[in-house]
Amino acid sequence: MEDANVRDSTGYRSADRRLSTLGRHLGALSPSSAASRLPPMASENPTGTIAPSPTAGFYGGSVFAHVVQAPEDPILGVTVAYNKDPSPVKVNLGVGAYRTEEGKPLVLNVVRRAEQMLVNDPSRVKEYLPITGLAEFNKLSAKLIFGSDSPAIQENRVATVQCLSGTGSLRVGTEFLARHYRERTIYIPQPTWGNHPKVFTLGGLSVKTYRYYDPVTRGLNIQGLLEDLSSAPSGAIVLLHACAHNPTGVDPTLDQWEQIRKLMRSKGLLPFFDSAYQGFASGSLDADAQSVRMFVADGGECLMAQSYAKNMGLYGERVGALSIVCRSADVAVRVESQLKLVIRPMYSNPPIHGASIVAAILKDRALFHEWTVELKAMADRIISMRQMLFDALRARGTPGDWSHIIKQIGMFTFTGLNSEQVAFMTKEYHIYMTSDGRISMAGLSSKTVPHLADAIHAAVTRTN
Ligand code: PGU
Repeated sequence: MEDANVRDSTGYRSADRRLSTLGRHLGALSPSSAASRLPPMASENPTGTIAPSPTAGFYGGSVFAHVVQAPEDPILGVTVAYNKDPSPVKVNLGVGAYRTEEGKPLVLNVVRRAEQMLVNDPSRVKEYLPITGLAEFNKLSAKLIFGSDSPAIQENRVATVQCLSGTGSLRVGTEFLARHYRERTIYIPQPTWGNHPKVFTLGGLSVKTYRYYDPVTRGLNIQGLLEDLSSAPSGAIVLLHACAHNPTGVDPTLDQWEQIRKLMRSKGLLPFFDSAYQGFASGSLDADAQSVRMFVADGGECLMAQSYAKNMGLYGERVGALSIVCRSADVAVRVESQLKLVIRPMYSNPPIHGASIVAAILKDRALFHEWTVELKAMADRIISMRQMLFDALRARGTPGDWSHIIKQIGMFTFTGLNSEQVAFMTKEYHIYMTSDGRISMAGLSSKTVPHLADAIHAAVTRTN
């Protein structure tokens, strides 16, 4: 092979020579032939040298010059700002990602063990998975959320596909609904995870909100919720956080879930569950799935987006599943066939590694047990951070009732601090959190609680 960069005696690179020969050859053809379809360079340039195409940006301007700078993501952008801050006392309470008491990311022991098993197994290959993902992973994921004795699973009424974590599952479910469901409106709680409205809108649905959180009581606005769902059009889709509502940390009680279920079923509203925190609310996988299981037990249909980012600490592996619970097995088969048509042109098929880790853990009794112990330990550490922060504010006599810190559940505390107070805490104390006043309790440690309490105290007493 000739090296394209080698120069001949006249100083021409061989690639230039080839192009110029090609140009001369094409120039000899009739104007209506190939030469007229080429950019002016080769065919109309008598010297045979290559002239730049007007779209190549050679004349100074980029063809993308009009592209405006986009803002950082409201949640992931907090980490970007945190990383730029040289302060040794900085704390990142923005992203919902678990940290150890030492402030370090945690890879669960059980995950390390499962990975080791996978690496040591020479029969494992890196072939493409099917469009729907790892079949074993899908079955086990459905069992984990719906319960191993779920009639819907036993009757083969659940179509499950492996997706790219919770976000990917939500997106695939949305695109399926936009194509195949009669009602295009989805009701989402006010407030909710900031990415929800973007996923649903770009996936082809129109978004409306229902009342959820009452800032006065810092609890659930069940009255407002029921009223808003009552006035939703029949058949509308409703997004429900399965547990550990993000960002408020406020969940309905089981009685309230039952009220919501009855109302939704009587109006034919379609539940779309988002389960990103199973096991993080109570420390128990089964207890955290109760809301979902109530809806599946009545025989009705629903969608479920599951994520293993938090509960197995597999954030960057992007492991999740979308399940659609259908009325009958034959509907589920057809639904699955259509989900494949959504997935194939989007990313073809999902990655193999993370799903293999999850499947290895879920199918093995000992590993599963080890996982539940580690999960409970994470949940417990978060709960102890709640108590510690509450006590620290009390000790400082910080004005206000801070009991919501210990009442709220899951990864986050919705502090009630406003965006000005948040900006003050970031500027003066290097505490990074989302501007809605949400803090990730999982990012705290007993070493950083006093610093956070000082910051909150100062924000509340100085900027009000
Ligand atoms: N659904 C909810 C309710 C979530 O809180 C999150 C993650 C997801 C879905 C998506 O998680 P996956 O990683 O795609 O499985 N929320 C976190 C993580 C950061 C982010 O915004 O993606 C958060 O801090 O809110």
